[in-house]
Amino acid sequence: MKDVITLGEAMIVFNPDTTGPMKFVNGFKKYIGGAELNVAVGCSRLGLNTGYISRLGNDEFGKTILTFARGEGVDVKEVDLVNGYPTSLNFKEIMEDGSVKVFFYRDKSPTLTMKPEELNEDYIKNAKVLHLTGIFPAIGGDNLEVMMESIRLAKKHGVKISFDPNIRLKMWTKEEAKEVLLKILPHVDILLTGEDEMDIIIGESEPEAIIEKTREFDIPTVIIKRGELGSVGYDQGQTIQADPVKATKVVDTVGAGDGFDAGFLYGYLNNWDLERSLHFANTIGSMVVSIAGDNEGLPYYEDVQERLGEVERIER
Ligand code: KDG
Repeated sequence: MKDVITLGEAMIVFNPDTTGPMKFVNGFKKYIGGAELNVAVGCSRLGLNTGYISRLGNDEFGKTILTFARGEGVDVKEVDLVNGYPTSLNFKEIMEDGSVKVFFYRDKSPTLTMKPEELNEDYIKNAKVLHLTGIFPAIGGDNLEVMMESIRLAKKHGVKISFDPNIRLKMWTKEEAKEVLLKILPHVDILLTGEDEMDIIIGESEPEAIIEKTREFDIPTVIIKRGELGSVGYDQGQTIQADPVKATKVVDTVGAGDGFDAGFLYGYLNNWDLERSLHFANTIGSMVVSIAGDNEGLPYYEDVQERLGEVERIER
């Protein structure tokens, strides 16, 4: 039985060698990204049993990602390499203050070859949580139908749906995102979202108002990620506010939300109370931003314990 499986698109990420406008950057380093894969890797490093459902190009970059995921302990049985669709690319621009802009090359995403009827029901049924994001339907093609079918299969077997809207306005408009994401919310068991995203979807951006409004969708667990302001969580009638955890330094903010999601899911699956889960997730988010790359900063469980002062740091 898997703890967490994810469905999504992974890509090669090119991080600039220097900060500043991308048009003046001459060198890049090759990394791997993809929000859903990042969450799977984050969960795996914490010790959860994970799996990934996707398609990659049958090319060198696709094979790089497949090998990486496998090496991180993520099960890739449901990842196929397809011909004619190159693995997607993402070039990043990073400014001096750590803020990021991305430039996607994913119009012919290999995930566009996926069909709802090709999903493996047995694979989905043997998971505790299916983690999804709003990036996958934004890619286009039949992706929304594939995602809705994955939700149907998961629900049929009592698998919990974890959902992060991850709205990428480089991929669709606010109106398009709202229309699609409103269809997904009623099926969600764990919502992991940003305030700005809820503003787009339900027109509310204050934690209390978001929590109240999401009652209409009957979402049992609502978690609001507030970056430098910490996080707020709602579960079983209880609302908890968790203080932020300060990053030692900010190098690359991309992937922090995925790290938060992985941390929260770890607490959720271990039946921790909301306060502990939120603090753990905030800690992981703060660790991810201090290391370059979308998933390089995702910690192992012992790393988080060290950061929390639960175990002693031994240098040599
Ligand atoms: O959350 C991190 C992701 O943004 C990054 O890895 C790339 O999946 C990605 C995306 O589509 O933005």
